[in-house]
Amino acid sequence: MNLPQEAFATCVDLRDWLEKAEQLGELKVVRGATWDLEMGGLSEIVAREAKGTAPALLFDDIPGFPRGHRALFGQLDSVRRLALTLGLDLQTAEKRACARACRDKLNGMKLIAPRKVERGKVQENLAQGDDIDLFKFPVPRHHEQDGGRYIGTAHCVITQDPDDGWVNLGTYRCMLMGKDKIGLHMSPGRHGRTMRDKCFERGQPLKVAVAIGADPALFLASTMAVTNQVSEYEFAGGLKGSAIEVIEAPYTKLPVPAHAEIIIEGECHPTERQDEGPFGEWAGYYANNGLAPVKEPVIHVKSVLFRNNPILTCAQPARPPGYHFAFSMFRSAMIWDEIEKAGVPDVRGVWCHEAGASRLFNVVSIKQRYAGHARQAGLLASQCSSGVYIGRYTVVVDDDIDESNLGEVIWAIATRTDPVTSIDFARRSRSSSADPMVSPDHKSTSSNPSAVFTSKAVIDACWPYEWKDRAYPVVQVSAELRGELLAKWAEEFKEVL
Ligand SMILES: Cc1cc2nc3c(=O)[nH]c(=O)nc-3n(C[C@H](O)[C@H](O)[C@H](O)COP(=O)(O)O)c2cc1C
Ligand SMILES: [Mn+2]
Repeated sequence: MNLPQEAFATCVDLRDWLEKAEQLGELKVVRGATWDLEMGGLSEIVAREAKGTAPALLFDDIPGFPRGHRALFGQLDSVRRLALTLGLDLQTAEKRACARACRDKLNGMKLIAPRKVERGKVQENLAQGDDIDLFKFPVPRHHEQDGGRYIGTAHCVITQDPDDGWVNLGTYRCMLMGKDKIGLHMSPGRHGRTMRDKCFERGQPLKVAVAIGADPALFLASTMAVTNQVSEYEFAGGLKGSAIEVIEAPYTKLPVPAHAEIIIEGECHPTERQDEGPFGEWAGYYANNGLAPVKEPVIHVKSVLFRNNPILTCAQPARPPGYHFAFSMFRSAMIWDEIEKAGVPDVRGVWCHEAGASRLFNVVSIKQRYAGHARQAGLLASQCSSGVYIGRYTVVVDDDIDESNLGEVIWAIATRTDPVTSIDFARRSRSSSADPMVSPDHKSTSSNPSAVFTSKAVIDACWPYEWKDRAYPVVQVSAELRGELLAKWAEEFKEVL
C-alpha cells in the first residue's frame, strides 16, 4: 500500500479519506446516474460482478442536482478501504490475517473520548424552519420494490439515554417521508431503541440527530455491537487513535460529528407512527413484513447542517454476498475478541461468512486443547454480543481448516460430524424483524410482532476429542513435496498454475 502508516489514522474527514482512497485506486467517479434505481442498481451489479475488487462508487452530476452534490456507495467493501479506515497495514487479501489484524487492534485498544470543538466543517450551511428541504439531497431509491427513498443507510443515528446521559450511535435506516420528515426503524434491543422506548414510556419525545458522511471509522463503529454504555464516539476514537471532534447540535444539543457531510436533527413524538418500508434488507429479502409497510416513528426535522457540495453516503443491502465484506471482517474480529476475553484459548480464526449475510453462518477455528473446548467456543460465539443477532449457525472446525473457506468448512461438516451428537440447539434465541424464517403470519398478524425468536445450531465439526490424535490421515500432497514439484515443473505448468 503506497501510503505511509501515519496517513491512515489522520484521515480528518470523509473528503480526506476519499482522496486517499482515490490514490489507492479504490474509487470510481460515475457521472449522470439518477437517484431513482440507477445509483443503487449499479452499485449492486458492481459489488457482485466486478472483475477483481469492486471500487467504491462516487456518483456526481446526478440529474436534477447541482454538480458536486454527490452520493457515495460501497465505501468500506474492500480490504484496502477497511485498512485505510482503521489505520491497519493490510498487505494481504487473506481473510484470516485481516480478521486477526482487526482483532489485535480491538484487543489492545483504549477508548478515547470525543473532543468538543467550537466550529465544524458541517456548519458551512444551516437550514431551519421552512428552509428545510431534504429533497435537495440526491436521496436514492435502491430497489424496484422499495417503498421509498432512503436518506440514512450509511450513517449514524445519535441519541442519548434519558437516565444516565450516555450517547449512542447506531446505524438504523431512515426513510424520507417528506421535506422535513424521516421514518426511523430501530429493532428491539438496539441501544437507540432502548433509549427511544424509555423516552416514549414517559410520554417524552426522543431527540435524535442523524450524521451522514461522518468519519468512516465512526460509521463502522455505529454498525457494530459496541458494548452497552460505551459510546461509539469513544470506540471510534480508540480505533483511530485520536479523538472524534464534535459540536453541539443547535436544536437537540446532542454532540454531533463536527466534520460530517450532513447533520439532520429533530425529534420523534411518542404516539406518532407512519408507514415505513418496504425496504430490501441485509439478509437478501423483504422480510420485515413482505412488501407491506410497517408503522414506525417519525423524526420531525428541526435543523439541517451541511457542507458545501455535500456527499450522501449510502449502503445498499441486497442478496448476499453483495455488500457484506466489511461487516464480515469486522464482526469476525469482534466475535474473536469477545470469545477470547470470555476465556476461550487457541482461537485460530473466526469468519462470519458473506453468504450468511455476515450474521447467519459463522465459523470458528480452534486448536483443540481439552474435551469440551469446541462446544465452549461454539456456544459462546453463538450468544456473545457480536454473534447473538440471529447468528443461526455457528460451526467450530479444527485448526487445519480455513474458517473463511466455505469449501473447507463444508468438507469438515460433511466428514467430521455425526449429526445427532455433533449439533447442539439453543431454542427461543434472539432473532430479528428481518429474519426470513419468522413466518409472514407472525409478522403481519401477531399482537406483538417484535416477539420473534430463532433456534440456533452449534455444529461441532472438529474431530472427536477422545480420538482426535488417531484421526484418519488426510489425503494431500505434503507442503514439502508441493514445493519440490512446483520448483521442478514450473516451466511445464506456467500456463496452467
Ligand atoms: C447498512 C446497515 C443498515 C442497518 N440498518 C438497521 C436498521 O434499519 N435498524 C436496526 O435496528 N439495525 C440496523 N443495522 C444494524 C445496526 O446498525 C447494528 O446492530 C448496530 O450495532 C446498532 O447499534 P447499537 O448496538 O448501538 O444499537 C444496520 C446495519 C448496517 C450495516
Ligand atoms: Mn451502541
